Amino acid sequence: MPNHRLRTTLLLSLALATAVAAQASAAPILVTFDSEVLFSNPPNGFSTAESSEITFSDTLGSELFLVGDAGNKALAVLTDNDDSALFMQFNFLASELNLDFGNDKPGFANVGDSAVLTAFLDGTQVGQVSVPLNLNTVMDQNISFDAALFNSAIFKYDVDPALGLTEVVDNVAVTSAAPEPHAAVLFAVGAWVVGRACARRPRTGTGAPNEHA
Ligand SMILES: [Ca+2]
Ligand SMILES: [Ca+2]
Ligand SMILES: [Ca+2]
Ligand SMILES: [Ca+2]
Repeated sequence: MPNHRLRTTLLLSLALATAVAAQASAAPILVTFDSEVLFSNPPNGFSTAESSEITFSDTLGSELFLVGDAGNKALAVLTDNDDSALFMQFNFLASELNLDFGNDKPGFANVGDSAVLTAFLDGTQVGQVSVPLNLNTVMDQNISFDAALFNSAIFKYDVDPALGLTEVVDNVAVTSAAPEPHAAVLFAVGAWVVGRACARRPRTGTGAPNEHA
């Protein structure tokens, strides 16, 4: 194999590796609420120490509340007979949202009631998913959305407001649609290297049989 072909193959491999690295580096931002003050009532628009890019609000009133225990806190939307829900705003374009939910008490919802996650892009709804509540009072369910790009979302228990089931969520994981800056730089470097390698390749007409292999 001529040297220039070997070099081009190696450089293409390098570019592919950097592209794969760029994809892999888009790790989600995870909000666990575990550094917050237990049994506090944060204001609407609050963010945790884990990310200032994700904010949380009550859709009606201001009744967010940190519940759980010292080792594992979660976020609740209290006073649920006002039929409010959890609003999440992302200061970036998101491609995937995943969260755990619980507090699904029997008697506070009916069999067949669901948790609903609705995604919005600049205020316009772009999709919705729902998961039936298993009504066991255990935080053992999960809901996720990745069908469109979005920058806000509402999580709500679709139950009779008179029953007053309070939404409780934890481990809110949000993936940004844009690659991390350092990954973008790596990708640009890879593309530049391949571009140079291709530019150095001899033009056709040299008669080198390997060019037509
Ligand atoms: Ca937690
Ligand atoms: Ca409320
Ligand atoms: Ca609610
Ligand atoms: Ca459950």
